[in-house]
Amino acid sequence: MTDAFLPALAGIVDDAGLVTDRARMASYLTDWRGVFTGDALAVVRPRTTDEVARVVQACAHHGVAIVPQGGNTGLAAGATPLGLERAIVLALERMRAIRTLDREGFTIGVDAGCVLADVQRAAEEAGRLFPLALAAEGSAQIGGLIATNAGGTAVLRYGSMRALVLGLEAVLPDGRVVDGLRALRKDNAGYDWKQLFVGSEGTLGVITAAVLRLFPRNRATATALVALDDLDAALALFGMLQDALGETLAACELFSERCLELQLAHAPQRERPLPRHPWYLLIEAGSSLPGLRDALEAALAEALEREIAAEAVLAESSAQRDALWLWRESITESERREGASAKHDVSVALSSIPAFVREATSAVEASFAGARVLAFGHVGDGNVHFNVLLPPDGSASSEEINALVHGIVRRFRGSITAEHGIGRYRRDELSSHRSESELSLMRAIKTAVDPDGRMNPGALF
Ligand code: FAD
Ligand code: 2HG
Ligand code: ZN
Repeated sequence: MTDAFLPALAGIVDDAGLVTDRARMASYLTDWRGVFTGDALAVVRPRTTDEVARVVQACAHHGVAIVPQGGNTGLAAGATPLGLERAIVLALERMRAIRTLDREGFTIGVDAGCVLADVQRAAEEAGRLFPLALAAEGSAQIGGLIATNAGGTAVLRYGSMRALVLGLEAVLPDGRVVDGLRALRKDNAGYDWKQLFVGSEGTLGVITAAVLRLFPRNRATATALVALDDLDAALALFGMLQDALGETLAACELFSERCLELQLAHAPQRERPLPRHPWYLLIEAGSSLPGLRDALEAALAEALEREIAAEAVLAESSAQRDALWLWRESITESERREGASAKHDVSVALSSIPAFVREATSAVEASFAGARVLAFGHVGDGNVHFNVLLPPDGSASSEEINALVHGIVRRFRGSITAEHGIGRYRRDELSSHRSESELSLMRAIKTAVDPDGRMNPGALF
């Protein structure tokens, strides 16, 4: 069967669309962290929705599994073909056209392989804003961002990817194309099937295009970094800022001193932005109306006066703004350089963040000598990346640390993945964090859409 399969693919895509050379396939077979490596019969790189549909039909005919892949920046190993005997990686990277841009209607229609930064740029050039933002935006693609319901640093104001998708086009596991590329704000005609694909992690079909929401551009932004003596202060400051800045508050991002130290260790030429404190909050507000900077400055002055904030620096230029953001955006890369870690993408009720971080930190430090906690995340969303660098002597595994931390998450009635997804990294834990009735509903949906289980087997279930 395999013998006939590759020639069938060669009849659908051009030469550049079919990669079977092992060296060229390597980067598609390993996840971003370099932790998981799988194997596949080929990497297939179609250029159009029609080619995707024909590739999917060929896979159905030859009984081959499909692992969709976007920018391969996912942190749950959902795009890595692990332990699959007959599978292809279906890479959307050559489908990167901006199909439509409706300035007055505030929408943009894009191919699934469009890189997020390119979509942001196209919107900006039209005087509009596509607000989704994350450190992987130079590589992550719209299809992958939809398939993981990506969050990032602007969820507080604009919501996660789910809130930004108006229309979708997808190829089902039997090769049929479902065209829902509508640009409607309101549409109650039956099930909202596109939302099923948001966060489906490649298990229901291949997303080939989307219509996304745009927003007015912020003509002014005000950015500050604030040092804090404890996590309760982070919560208090977040509340104060919401009162003072209302809907202009666009980001409220937390990181610990250890996250800052780690970046200094890997980039010693960088200068510490503020004197040493246990925690830092990066704050950004954006608006088209005047007076924003004054409002942020006044709120911070009050926080300093009431001793909620210990120190603060306001960006005076866009270069300074970028420099402040870099302290938040390069944590993940520094963590990767430092070595192996157990990642936890936790969400808890906002008011439980301090208690959760304290309890989980004490438990990890008491149980695993040499393990180092790197806690950071999206405070306004209740989302903490409670990552733990493994002890250098190899005395604890990622699985052991996951089990301890996720046990605490369960007690806080939180989630084991706020934004990165289940993928293959957290698959074995899903069943202990969802009820039997929820799991059977999810399985029923999967079976109805993909009865032969060909879409991304091993991810999610
Ligand atoms: P991939 O990694 O290629 O795939 C991810 C999943 O989507 C896989 O299950 C894959 O099968 C599926 N998939 C991909 N394309 C398609 C398609 N066209 N159709 C169907 N299924 C598809 N995530 C956040 O939410 N917030 C953050 O702040 C954030 N920051 C990050 C920072 C860094 C430095 C890195 C490396 C990652 C970060 N991530 C973050 C995780 C990652 O960027 C997101 O999960 C992103 O959405 C993945 O997009 P991708 O195109 O790289 O998808
Ligand atoms: C972020 O918020 C990303 O920077 C990555 O979601 C988190 O590295 C991580 O675990
Ligand atoms: Zn995040």
